Amino acid sequence: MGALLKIVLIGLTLALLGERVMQFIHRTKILNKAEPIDHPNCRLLKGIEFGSEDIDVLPNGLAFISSGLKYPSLKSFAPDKPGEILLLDLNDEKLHLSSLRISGGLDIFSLNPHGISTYIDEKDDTVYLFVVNHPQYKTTVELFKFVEEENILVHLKTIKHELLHSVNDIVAVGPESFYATNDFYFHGFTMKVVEILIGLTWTNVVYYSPGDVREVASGLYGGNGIAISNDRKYIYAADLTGHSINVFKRNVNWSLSPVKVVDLDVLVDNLSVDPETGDIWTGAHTNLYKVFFYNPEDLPGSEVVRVQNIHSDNPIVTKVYVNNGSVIQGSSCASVYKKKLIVGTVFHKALYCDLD
Ligand SMILES: *[C@@H]1O[C@H](CO)[C@@H](O)[C@H](O)[C@H]1NC(C)=O
Ligand SMILES: *[C@@H]1O[C@H](CO)[C@@H](O)[C@H](O)[C@H]1NC(C)=O
Ligand SMILES: CC(=O)N[C@H]1CO[C@H](CO)[C@@H](O)[C@@H]1O
Repeated sequence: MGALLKIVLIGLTLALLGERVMQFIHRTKILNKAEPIDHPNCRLLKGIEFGSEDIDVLPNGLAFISSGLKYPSLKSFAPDKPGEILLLDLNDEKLHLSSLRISGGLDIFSLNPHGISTYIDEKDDTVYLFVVNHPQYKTTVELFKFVEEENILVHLKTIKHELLHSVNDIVAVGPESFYATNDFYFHGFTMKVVEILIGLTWTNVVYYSPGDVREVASGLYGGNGIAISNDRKYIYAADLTGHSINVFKRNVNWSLSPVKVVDLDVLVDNLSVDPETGDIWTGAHTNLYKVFFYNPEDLPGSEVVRVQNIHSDNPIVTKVYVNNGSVIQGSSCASVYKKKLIVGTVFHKALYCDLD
């Protein structure tokens, strides 16, 4: 009896482990390869070599780009260079890039920027830039005011909160308030791997304003990019290892009600909404293993996916561009401005395409 029980228990444990390993392979797509899809009018942006993790485009075509993210186990081509915020004018044919000067006392050597988001105050047209920062791999959110005439970011304050413990991306909804996704529950690298391995759905979306901070959505495998619809009624949150976009309705009290989950079958990173059409664009990964364990002989690929009519019964999901890493590696975002597409990456270059 004892022996039989042991055999049954060992069998069950092996079955469970096997199932978890299959889940892990499925979630991280570690065996996945990319079938290339080319786009005729694309070129690399000159001056971006160390990442362009997130891009946020203002209505006037000025794009902020966060560059130089460093994270344990992530590749960096400039490990000793502090991160920076770049500015690109999408109306300028020459696509000239500049690095924004930062004033106001933030230690620029500690800048390790991840997701960014802008908010324009309708009262006085002030442009606020929110930057998820990882000084010493911790999480803060830095709030800046953009002074266009001087090409400068004035640091206003550093936001920290226990609910904002491992923030990936934010979307600003007021001059001091935002929604943020936490991408992991655990902090140490080993526990993060365990978290993916056992398929925990412990990551979430948090609403922050100075007097009110709370979790407004939970149950994501790996919360990642977050964006707001053009009518500001819906919040879209990417689930990286869930391969999906979660659609939420935004309530008046800022809580979120789940509407639906749209499966994209790719590792969805950041999201952006086309200001003209409302289409959702995302930079996605082909294979998570290749992003985290960089091998120059076997490069991480890049995928750009467009979702049309997400609120209809049949959203249209299209892969617009897929590259095996020979041109661009580890794409993390895709933004559209007047039929121009910019694709950003976690630690590599940035691509610019004419969609016409
Ligand atoms: C916010 O509003 C929603 C929808 O009206 C409601 O279900 C929820 O209980 C409210 N939450 C809070 C914290 O007031
Ligand atoms: C990647 O794609 C390029 C261009 O399509 C091709 O020349 C190259 O052989 C591919 N590399 C791998 C490793 O598949
Ligand atoms: C290019 C891109 O997708 N950028 C978005 C990433 O997420 C932040 C927060 O939602 C947006 O503000 C960016 O536009």
